[in-house]
Amino acid sequence: MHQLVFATNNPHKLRELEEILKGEFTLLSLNDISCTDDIPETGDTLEANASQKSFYIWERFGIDCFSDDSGLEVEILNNEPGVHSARYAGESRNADENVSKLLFELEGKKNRKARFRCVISLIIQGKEFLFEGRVDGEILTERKGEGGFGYDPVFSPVGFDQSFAQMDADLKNGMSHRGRAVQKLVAFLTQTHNSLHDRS
Ligand code: ITT
Repeated sequence: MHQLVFATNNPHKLRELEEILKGEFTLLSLNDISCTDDIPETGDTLEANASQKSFYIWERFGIDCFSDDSGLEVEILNNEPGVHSARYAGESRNADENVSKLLFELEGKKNRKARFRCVISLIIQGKEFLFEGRVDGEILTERKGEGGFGYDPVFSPVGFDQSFAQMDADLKNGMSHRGRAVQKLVAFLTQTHNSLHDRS
């Protein structure tokens, strides 16, 4: 089975991806390749950050890999927090504080439209391929549910009453920004599977 490193320090994202890709590819974590670096993310777009993270691994380890950069874009906040989603309330990257800040910024606002967007950068033998996924929804006025991570308790996708944090993993992954970007990644990898296999 083809081995791919998922360049993320976020254990929730790793678990989601293991769930989505199970049986298809052997997913290696940064831990598995003994990479303990805090990989820099200094770009000002999701695309730039995703590329930065995957090339960081490719250049140092020479292993096929991918990374995702994802974020929540809120219409009335000019698509913020966007690329700043992880650190919205500060460097501590605390999800609960991020959600509190978002609820505060949207207090009394009627337009609560938002979307999650995810960009995956895949590097195969030094060549990069990008995949994007998005999901539209709205920001709830209070937290609902215990599952998921990040902004999941306050994000409800279009057509659903539940928040992402109230859904089971399969339901969320089937429609989420990351799930959709990963579906494109898997379709691409499956299509090119034979040539990948020849090279590994
Ligand atoms: P890595 O860079 O190490 O992969 P990270 O947590 O920093 O992990 P991002 O830079 O992609 O990940 O930041 C995305 C942030 O956006 C993340 O920390 C969450 O706050 C939020 N986010 C992304 N996907 C989400 C999801 O499916 N549900 C809830 N929040 C999400």
